[in-house]
Amino acid sequence: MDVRAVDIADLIPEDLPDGREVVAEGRALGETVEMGLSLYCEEKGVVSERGWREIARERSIPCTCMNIGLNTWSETREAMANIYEDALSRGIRPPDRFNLIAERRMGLPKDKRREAPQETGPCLWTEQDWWEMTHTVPIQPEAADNMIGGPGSLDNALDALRVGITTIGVVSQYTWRWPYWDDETSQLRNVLRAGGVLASKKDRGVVFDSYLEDGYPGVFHDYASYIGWAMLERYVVEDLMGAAYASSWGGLTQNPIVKSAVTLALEAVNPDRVPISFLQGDTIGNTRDFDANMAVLVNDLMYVKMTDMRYRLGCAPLAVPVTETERIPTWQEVAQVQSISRKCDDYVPMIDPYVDWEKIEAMRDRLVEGGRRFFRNALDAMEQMGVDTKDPGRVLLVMKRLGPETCEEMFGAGERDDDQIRGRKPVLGTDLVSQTMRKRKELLDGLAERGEAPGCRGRRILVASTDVHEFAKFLLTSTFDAVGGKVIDCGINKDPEDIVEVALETDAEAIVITTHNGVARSFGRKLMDELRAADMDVPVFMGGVLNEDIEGSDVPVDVRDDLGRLGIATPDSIDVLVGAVGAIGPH
Ligand code: B12
Repeated sequence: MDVRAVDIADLIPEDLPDGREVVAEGRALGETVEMGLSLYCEEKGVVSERGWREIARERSIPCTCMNIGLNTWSETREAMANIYEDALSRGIRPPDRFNLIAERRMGLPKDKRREAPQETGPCLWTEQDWWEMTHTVPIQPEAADNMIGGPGSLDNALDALRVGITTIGVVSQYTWRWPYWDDETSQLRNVLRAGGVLASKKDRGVVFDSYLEDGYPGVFHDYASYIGWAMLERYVVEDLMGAAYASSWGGLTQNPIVKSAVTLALEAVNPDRVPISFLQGDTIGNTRDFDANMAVLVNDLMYVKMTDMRYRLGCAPLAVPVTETERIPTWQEVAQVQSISRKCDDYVPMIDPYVDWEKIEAMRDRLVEGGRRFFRNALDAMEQMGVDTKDPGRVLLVMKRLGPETCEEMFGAGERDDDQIRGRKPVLGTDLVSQTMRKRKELLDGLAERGEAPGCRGRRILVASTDVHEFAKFLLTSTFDAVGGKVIDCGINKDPEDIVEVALETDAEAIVITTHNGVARSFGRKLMDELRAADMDVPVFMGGVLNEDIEGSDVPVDVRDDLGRLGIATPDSIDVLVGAVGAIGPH
């Protein structure tokens, strides 16, 4: 795409304030905040998590991380205490840190949280809840998912600092849309203010963390674009806002060698050596065979740990429970993989000397070169478009509104190649995209062989995702395309009302929903209510992760039967879905 074809007026709304001023407001507010001290920092004799990581990397002390987020905060708090005790009883060091996998409602301003739809994960409702985050056991929390990025960013940044949380994220989530929230300007204003608050505490070791895959890198085709994107985030956070920036990453990469190279490339573009907060374990090599997932876990951990120790990164590898394909893990499942993680530390010095690090470094160098090109291309293009690239708000908004496809097409480092989806040959193709493309080929080959689904030809099929997960949506749209359906791609992060509106406008003959966030039943119910209210009788299909939190269970439960009772079909696979859509009677 040509830069001149992009109209800057479409990207920047007239009412967008000067980002520098908004950051300054946040900074002034931050100066007034008194920071707390967590049990963990107290135990380690430091004032921030960053402080301890810098010591740990000098002394080669391995740190570990876990994700945790059960149905409610009280269940999560109990789980934390159990995990801590479990480690002591096994005679191992408890985890160093946890990311709170909070529910999406935490991304909204405080006064909007109660009325928004409940998904899976806990919310922190009171000051006491926040205080308990840092004072239940000496495990340092990161205020992670849904804390900064949404319209509730400022509230969360302040609450987190007050209780002694010093690593707060998630930068990349500023690209997300929250349910029923469409005021992008106020969302961005909140992110900038929160950034200013964190900037005011940079000298106290406070870090503004990103988890790259939560944002556009999660759907990039080229790892070099990951590096370029991290450079852009760092430019905005460090150079324009004045806060410290860390890029965590890793969940969507299966190949351990590639993971080491990308990690080293991220370190190479980290001039202040802010320790990478956590390296997420592989989540895409996992299958429904939980025993087999042990192999995924150990291979991933070994390379991440070797990279961390050899290059003194001071990061915290995050062991992913083997049940993760299915649902949010229980505390026992988290404790189990923490124990495996600590055991892996013993093997690092045995294996490390025999790994061909030169090859990994060569891969790193190619990625760094490509990442720098992406970064330069992006800033040059913005300047050509007339964007004030010294304004953090404008840079963030333009990147967001361009979207991942356009960003990669326009700024990507790879050579032009029309046969590639993004029009470029990746410097190093990303694992999840390759995996999805393989699945797509299998699906299409299977359908072609069976010559199935003539009934789909010409049908108007609406496909939408209720949340940020979009790989399944890609599979669904490309499959229906391939069998001759008229696909209406309704997009991601959709509310039921959005879907019904588009279904009405397009006179859709089938509605296909992919959903993952543990909201299947309430979303389905609302969707059916809205369809009835619009007097629309159209078959609805749902798939993905069909579960929901219910009272009395600390993890989400399967709700397929409930969906069936609501009149929503839940085919087992896309194959079966295609047959079912093909069999719909005449419109
Ligand atoms: C990739 C991923 C992400 C990426 C998404 C990147 C992107 N832009 O798409 C990122 C990192 C951003 C992410 C974020 C989150 N994620 Co996530 N994510 C995953 C992961 C690892 C893989 C999902 C995926 O894309 N797979 C590849 C695709 C092709 O396969 P699939 O989605 O499984 O779909 C297959 C089938 O399910 C089926 N299918 C899917 N849809 C449909 C629809 C129909 C009609 C049919 C018939 C079939 C069908 O066909 C597909 C092909 O076989 C899963 C865990 C896992 N290993 O599966 C967690 C997982 C889905 N995520 C989860 C969660 C909770 C989240 C968050 C809410 C966390 C948080 N609190 O912030 C956020 C989402 C926030 C938001 N704003 O929406 C949970 C859901 C838990 C639950 N419901 O019990 C999971 C299971 C991980 C876990 N165990 O905790 N995630």
